[in-house]
Amino acid sequence: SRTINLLACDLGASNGRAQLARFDGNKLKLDVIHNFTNGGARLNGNFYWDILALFAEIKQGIKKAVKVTDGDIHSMGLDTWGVDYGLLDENGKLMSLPYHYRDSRTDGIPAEVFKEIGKKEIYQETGIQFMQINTLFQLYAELKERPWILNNAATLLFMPDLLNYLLTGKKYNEHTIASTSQLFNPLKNTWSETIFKSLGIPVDIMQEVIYPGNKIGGLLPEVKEECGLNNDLAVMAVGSHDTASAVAATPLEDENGVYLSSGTWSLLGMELTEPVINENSLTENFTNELGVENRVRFLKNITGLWLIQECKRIWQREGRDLSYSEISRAAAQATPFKYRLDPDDPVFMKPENMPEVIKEYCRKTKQAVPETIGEMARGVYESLAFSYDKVIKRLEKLVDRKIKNIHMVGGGIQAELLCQYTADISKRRVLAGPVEATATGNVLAQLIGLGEIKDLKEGRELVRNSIELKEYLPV
Ligand code: ADP
Ligand code: LRH
Repeated sequence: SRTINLLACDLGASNGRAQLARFDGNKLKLDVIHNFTNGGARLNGNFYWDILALFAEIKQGIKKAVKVTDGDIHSMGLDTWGVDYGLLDENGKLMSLPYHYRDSRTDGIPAEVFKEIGKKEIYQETGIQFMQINTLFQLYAELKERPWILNNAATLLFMPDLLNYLLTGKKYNEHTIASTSQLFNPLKNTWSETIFKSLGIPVDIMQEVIYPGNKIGGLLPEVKEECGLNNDLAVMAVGSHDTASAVAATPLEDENGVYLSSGTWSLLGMELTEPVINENSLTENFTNELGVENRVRFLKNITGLWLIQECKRIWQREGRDLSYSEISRAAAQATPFKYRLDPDDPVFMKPENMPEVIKEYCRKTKQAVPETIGEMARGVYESLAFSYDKVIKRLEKLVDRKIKNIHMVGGGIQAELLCQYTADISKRRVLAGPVEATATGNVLAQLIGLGEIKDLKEGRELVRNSIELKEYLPV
């Protein structure tokens, strides 16, 4: 039977990849054809995304895909991390560099916002967990700091929307990425007028919402030319929030399974059909983000391998240049349970020097201080596993279900130690895979849109059929 080629561009906060997917009607195979590091850019005391570099890398990915397929690509889709955005003026020009969600401008902003509109009301309107990184708080900070930008903006595009716009000239807000902003009402399925009004943010900067599986547009002539493409290439809306795509490709078996998407963040939760917005979910700060096929991603953000990424960056600067697999090997050989940290303690959000901050945290909490790379990394992996266990127990109460299986996906599952600790500490079965869940989910939305597969259920069967899951049992 015929094989079709699709391209998935998946941009995470730490790295990005362009993947070529081949679908033969039976199996799906993905190959990384281009990868690059991400991480943000410091400039003038602020922290931004290097949008020019990211756009160049995406074009590089398309170029390579054109080369290996001889231009025979059915469609492409793009996803990125959540909450960040760019603003366009009335001429469609980018007004400033998109900020990195870890920029300090949102420090102290949530408290100011709560004076304008209550926490409870925001939660009832959006069902989104409170984190200072949310678009809501970023926009409020923007309004206070640089009102002339927002007051002259015509269009807000979230990161994947913005990159799709640069590729196609078409302006949309994709549904899954819109939902995580804390500006969208999942019950009414539209922007929360209440929130925009209360904060004085103009709601008309928001665009028409587009759903995964629909065509955004064709590549602009200049982009095609740069990528060496002669024919047209359709850019499709996918679950353009990376977590939405990751969940879409998680081969969940039944109602007793949770997903744990492991990358810069750990996203742990369940797929539901209706939002859970009540006193308890607010107290536990669980989020109701929207997913592919209108599912609800009822989950919690846990600070994830950001902790390891930042240690690695500092160790490298100090001349100890270890790879991720070397770090996890060193951890495996280190003394267990030397120290434990709360990954979500604010001190870990954007420290200058992560290893120093971890040591300081241990001193403050009267614990042994990790001395070696292995000890420090091991403590991080163990702490993450303890956090997962805690969140699973809360989730069980919130949805009144017994959770048996943990489906781990994403780059982090290459740290086998983390998967094993998660099984051991939670005393539950871990099924790991796919590593490339996000790119896979991106491709699934394209396949559904193209009519090549029927729905998400069929998509997950395809995933099960195409890759081997790795099982970790608690010891
Ligand atoms: P994001 O999309 O958030 O940028 P990824 O899902 O690509 O992140 O996951 C990246 C993380 O996966 C790294 O920070 C690292 O901790 C972990 N990782 C990647 N490769 C390996 C490896 N070979 N061994 C252990 N961990 C790894
Ligand atoms: C994971 C992720 C997560 C968001 C965060 C900003 O990559 O998209 O779902 O909360 O980045």
